[in-house]
Amino acid sequence: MKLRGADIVARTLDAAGLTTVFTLSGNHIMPLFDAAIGTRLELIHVRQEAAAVHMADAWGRLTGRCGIALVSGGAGHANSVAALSTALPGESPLVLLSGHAGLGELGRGAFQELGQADMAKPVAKAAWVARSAATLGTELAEAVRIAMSGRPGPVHLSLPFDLLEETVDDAPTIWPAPSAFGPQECALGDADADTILEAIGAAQRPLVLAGPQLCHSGDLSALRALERAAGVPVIAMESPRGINDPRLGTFAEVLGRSDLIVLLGKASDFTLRFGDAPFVDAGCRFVVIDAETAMIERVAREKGARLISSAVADAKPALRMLTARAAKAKCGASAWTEDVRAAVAYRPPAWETLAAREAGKLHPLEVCRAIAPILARDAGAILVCDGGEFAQWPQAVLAPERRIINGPAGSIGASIPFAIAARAADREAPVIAMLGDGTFGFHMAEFDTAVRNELPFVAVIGNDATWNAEHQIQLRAYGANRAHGCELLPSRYDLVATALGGHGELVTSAAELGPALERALASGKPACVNVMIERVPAPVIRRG
Ligand SMILES: Cc1ncc(C[n+]2csc(CCOP(=O)(O)OP(=O)(O)O)c2C)c(N)n1
Ligand SMILES: [Mg+2]
Repeated sequence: MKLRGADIVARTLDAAGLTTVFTLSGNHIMPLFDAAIGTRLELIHVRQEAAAVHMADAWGRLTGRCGIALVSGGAGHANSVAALSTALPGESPLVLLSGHAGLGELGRGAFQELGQADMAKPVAKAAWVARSAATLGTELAEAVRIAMSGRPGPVHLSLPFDLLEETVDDAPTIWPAPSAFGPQECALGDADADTILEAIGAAQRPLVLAGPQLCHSGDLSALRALERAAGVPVIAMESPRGINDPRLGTFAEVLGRSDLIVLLGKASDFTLRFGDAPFVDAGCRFVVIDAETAMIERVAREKGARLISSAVADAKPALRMLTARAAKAKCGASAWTEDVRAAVAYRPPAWETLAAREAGKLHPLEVCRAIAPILARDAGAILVCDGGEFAQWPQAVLAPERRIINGPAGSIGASIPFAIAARAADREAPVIAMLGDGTFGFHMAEFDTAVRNELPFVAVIGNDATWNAEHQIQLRAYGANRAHGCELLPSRYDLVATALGGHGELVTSAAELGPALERALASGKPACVNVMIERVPAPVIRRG
């Protein structure tokens, strides 16, 4: 039997169970749309290619499986590449499949001919152009394996049009074995685990810092298990605000007292202020467990003999191994653990009653207070936070088990696609996205995608008619009389949702918010609750 290259790709995805494909059509990939017929592939097609990648990103984070995005060549690919820069530091496993000019036309001025793999390389773990029709299945499996292995992340594979159309004989060699999709796990050895636990036991004030992949859905319980077993505080770090992440309370105050930092798949980078004094004590020692030797070498270069132990291992199996070995030999640093817990849990008492001073507007905390009971009544609820100042407030005071934020990239704009993909990944879960008004503009057309695919969620906009995060920088750095270029309008984004077939609510008082949220949820439609808020800076929490 003869098969098109496109059939090989579609059937390989189907066989691997990677059946949800976030996509936007285009000449180069129409053979794949055709080949999807008769398979289990579900095409969720979007309104701008970056949204497809953001959706695959959220899918990967939530399900722990590889997200799949499929876009056209040339401009479609170029649009999608920007979103890889969120997924890469977010440590999110996804494969971006892009159509590509036919190999036979390259160098001859082919339609949308572009160095696509080179374009994706800086923001992907790997990127290449498929080599032949007969290897499309095995190359796809290889892409998935790379995305899922080590530090997870995005991989790009360009699919030349002529390879998708070429027919080849069906033969066992064209189909990848299930094991070819990986992931290939690199475990932490018993002896390494014991050495690291001994170092933790010998320290007075040890900390384990976990990177973004360990913050993905469902993994927080595994972090808590290590904390209990080893008696060491385990801190999850995935925010670009780093040690000032409001989710971490006054963590920055205790970090400087630590005498041993164990980086568990956590990059030493700007989020940790590079581990420099005074943020980290000048005598503090380090242990690094990382899938990448480059990350260990970075700490060795910067900290010299203060790096006392290291191991090449993937974060998840290392976390499991440390927990299992610690259960045997309890390390016991409980007073310190309690200090750290108290610091992380601290919120200014005044927050409990903080309210807006201006009429017709809410304080961000008033918005959070109305969201809290909605998250609390469903353990499966998913919170998405995105944008500048407003979204830091829910990150500070709302603690659902399942949460997606933009991640260390600090890129804004992904939350509407994130929310839609979250609902696609779990068709029962209430999904709430809390985002700024500026951020809403990036992908508001995706309300159409959500309506078409019947994927309800509630977007709660903190509308301060400003790119406030940047406005706040201007106030601090240049003064109020030099603040410009960051103004927006108090626009009726709720009507955008309504116009596209969703549900819209405008809220200008705290009393209106609860009922508006309930109506939004009950509508069963993608909904936008447009809340007029006071323009306040994000919290930076200190006990003084
Ligand atoms: C893709 C991208 N573009 C620009 C920025 C810079 N930036 C960070 S926060 C922010 C303002 C966000 O405004 P809004 O969504 O209204 O949230 P607010 O800060 O007003 O609460 C901007 C422009 C960024 N981080 N990422
Ligand atoms: Mg704003």
